[in-house]
Amino acid sequence: MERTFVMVKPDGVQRGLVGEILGRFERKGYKVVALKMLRLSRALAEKHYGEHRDKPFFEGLVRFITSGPVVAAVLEGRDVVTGVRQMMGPTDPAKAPAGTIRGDFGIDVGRNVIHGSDGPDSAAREIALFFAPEELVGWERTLDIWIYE
Ligand code: ABT
Ligand code: MG
Repeated sequence: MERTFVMVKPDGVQRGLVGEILGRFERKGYKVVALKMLRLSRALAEKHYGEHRDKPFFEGLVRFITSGPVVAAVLEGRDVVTGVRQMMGPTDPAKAPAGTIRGDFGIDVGRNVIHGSDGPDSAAREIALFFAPEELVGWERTLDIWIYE
């Protein structure tokens, strides 16, 4: 089973979308194995968005992501990295189809309500960045026989 990192961004938390967003992943069949609310320090934000350090939007991005609390989670499931990205929709909500999270809840690229790892390597990196190993909870879900053949 694969794991991915997701984060409801400050805009999503402020707008009361935490339950709606996590609920979509739960209803899909993904299993929550870690969950917490936190406010990112500047250092953590710069690490998380390290790949964008030289981009013109970096400073605004760091200011936004540290502007309020976020809800971070680790989800587990078959092909969950790709599945979550599909459910989120493209980075720019203006290009995100209805039915995706960004398509349904966003308008502006700098307020796109959710983050999800873009590949298995970034998933591993981001999970380790946000969660200590003991915060990851392996648990058996009796429902799994109704989700996986
Ligand atoms: P994240 O989940 O936030 O990483 O978004 P995603 O992986 O879909 O998109 P990337 B390319 O990683 O964008 C990171 C954040 O930077 C913002 N951004 C991006 C801009 O503001 N302007 C741009 O031109 C681009 C390419 C959007 C993303 N998040 N926010 N908030
Ligand atoms: Mg990204």
